[in-house]
Amino acid sequence: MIATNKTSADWIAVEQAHTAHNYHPLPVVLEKASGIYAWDVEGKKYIDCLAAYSAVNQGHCHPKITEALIKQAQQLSLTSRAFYSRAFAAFTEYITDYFGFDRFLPANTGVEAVEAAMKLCRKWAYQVKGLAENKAKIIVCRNNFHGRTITVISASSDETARAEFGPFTPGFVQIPFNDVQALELALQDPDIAGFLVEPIQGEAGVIVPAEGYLKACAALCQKHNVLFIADEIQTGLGRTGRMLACDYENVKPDLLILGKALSGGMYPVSGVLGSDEVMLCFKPGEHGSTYGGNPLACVVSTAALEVIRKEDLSGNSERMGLVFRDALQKINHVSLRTIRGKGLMNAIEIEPSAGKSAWDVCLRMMELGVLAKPTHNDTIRLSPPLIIKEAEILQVVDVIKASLEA
Ligand code: IF1
Repeated sequence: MIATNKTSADWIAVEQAHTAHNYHPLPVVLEKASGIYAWDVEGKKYIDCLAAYSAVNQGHCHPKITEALIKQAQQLSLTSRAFYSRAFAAFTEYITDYFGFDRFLPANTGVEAVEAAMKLCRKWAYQVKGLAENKAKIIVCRNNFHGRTITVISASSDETARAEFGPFTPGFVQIPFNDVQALELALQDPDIAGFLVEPIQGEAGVIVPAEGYLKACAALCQKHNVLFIADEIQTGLGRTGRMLACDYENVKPDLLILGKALSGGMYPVSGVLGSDEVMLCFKPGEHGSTYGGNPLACVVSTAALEVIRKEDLSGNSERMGLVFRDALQKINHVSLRTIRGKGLMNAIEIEPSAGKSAWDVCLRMMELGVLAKPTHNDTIRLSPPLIIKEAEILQVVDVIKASLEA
């Protein structure tokens, strides 16, 4: 690293001068991170309560994952799937056994895996279900977030994510989230191929559906020969207190989409798990990507998945989530309107009429050493790495309390 005497403010100006302004970051410039902690360029220490939007469930720079990355990077990073590679073959066996599916289709970012799942669903609809070509429709939920490509925002109801990006991809039907009857009605359309849903809506503000919602939806999809597609990119990998949020209701999706913590924040790794019936609809030359399934990704992801299992991150997530919401309930402050979540996927809503916005609270939290950021409007997402201990989660609660009272 080139030693410079630039301050955080200097670096903020540099970034603002040289990149697109598609984010409005909190005014903190990070330099180092380890476990639940991050340090800014002035050396100030923070507890990271965003965990890179749930990509760092295992904690920043986990030594086991870093070790795997460094070792593999000195041996073989990428040869493309024009050739077989031992690392990819071994990973396909490992990950299909880990989650209990027949086959794994690799990708790099979350949205790329969502696109692949949509393509698999359509191909299956024509080849197996027998829908007329170009007629397949996929049901999605309002206020969903599945990524930022033009086809995926075509399924979005969020005007900010869609404005001036048209024309859009056809073939999506929107229904309200957490409404089984709405799904039953939409499934009367014989051209429905799939139902794509986040088990808990993340960007919408950590919206937890009613008990039994996922099970009822999966049963309806089976009844209508429609693929139940779970986007567990954010809810998966221990975040909600189970390996998968679908595990709470023993629902096995027809397609399972993973990303983010699939690599523990070390390298872009995502993918889709499914049955032979669906996955074998793709024939050679019909889908692919340069980096999909590269040896470096496979070795990093194996290490990341081992950490989740060996350190029982799902169990800690469930236990710490209960401690967290219980302590937050006790704050009892006029600005703290709502607390909700499951495991360590939580959000609080700030009552702006009490004088402080969610942004104000996040700025104060930052000054007091905790990093979090508002999602829509008045909601603050609170999703620390799943390794967090009770004393540390109570420290976060103290900072939230002090920030509300400031
Ligand atoms: C941003 C949050 C948003 C996701 C689910 C697919 C993707 C995501 C359930 C796409 C990505 C990220 C993207 C980032 C902010 C963050 C996010 F909810 F996690 F906070 F936007 F909703 N499915 N979520 O959550 O994965 O292509 O990004 O790897 O775009 O601002 P990706």
